[in-house]
Amino acid sequence: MRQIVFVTNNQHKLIEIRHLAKDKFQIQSLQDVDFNYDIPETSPTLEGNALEKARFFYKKTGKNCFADDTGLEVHALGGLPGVNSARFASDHDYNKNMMHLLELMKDIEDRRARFRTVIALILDGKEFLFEGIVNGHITYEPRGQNGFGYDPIFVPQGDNRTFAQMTLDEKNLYSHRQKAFSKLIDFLQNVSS
Ligand code: ITT
Repeated sequence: MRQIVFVTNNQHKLIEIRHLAKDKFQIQSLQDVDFNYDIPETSPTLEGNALEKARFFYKKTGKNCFADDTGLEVHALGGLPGVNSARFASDHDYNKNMMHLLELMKDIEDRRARFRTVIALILDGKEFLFEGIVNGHITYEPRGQNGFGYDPIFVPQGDNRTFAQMTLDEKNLYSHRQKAFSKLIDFLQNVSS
């Protein structure tokens, strides 16, 4: 099995995953398979949402697929924005969401945070989950132009640059998505060998 559909409407995620998959797997987008539905995302957990997205696609097409749900979890805010990361201040407005978080945290000294990705895979009707976590901290101001979402305000442990100040290869050395996706790739390589 060398081909699989990534159920996402987020072009940044697609670029990251294709970069990681390189010549190992051909990652098909929703456009590639002509899938034009609104995909529901109604669960209170990352696991639930990742499964909901993958199941919705699988039920309509019967094609093997995976979906990613990701949240930024801030320690001092009890894990917020978490599963609501895309809609924290405004739906999919990266800048508004980021500035809202910085405003909430302006007097908070404990800047610890983590990104957590859950990938749900559906393979011949069977479901599997893979998790990736990167610990780090939130800056006081945005820095850098690369990446997307909260990348300009997140510094991973072991570095002093934000994800937005890194190339994609550098972000992938640390990232939550890379960790979850490596587990998925290992799994797929084992089942297809
Ligand atoms: P799909 O559901 O279509 O995959 P989405 O953008 O809605 O795309 P999520 O619900 O998983 O995806 O994403 C939640 C938000 O978390 C996303 O909109 C970004 O603001 C943020 N986010 C996710 N991954 C990120 C990353 O690698 N770096 C920075 N922010 C990220």
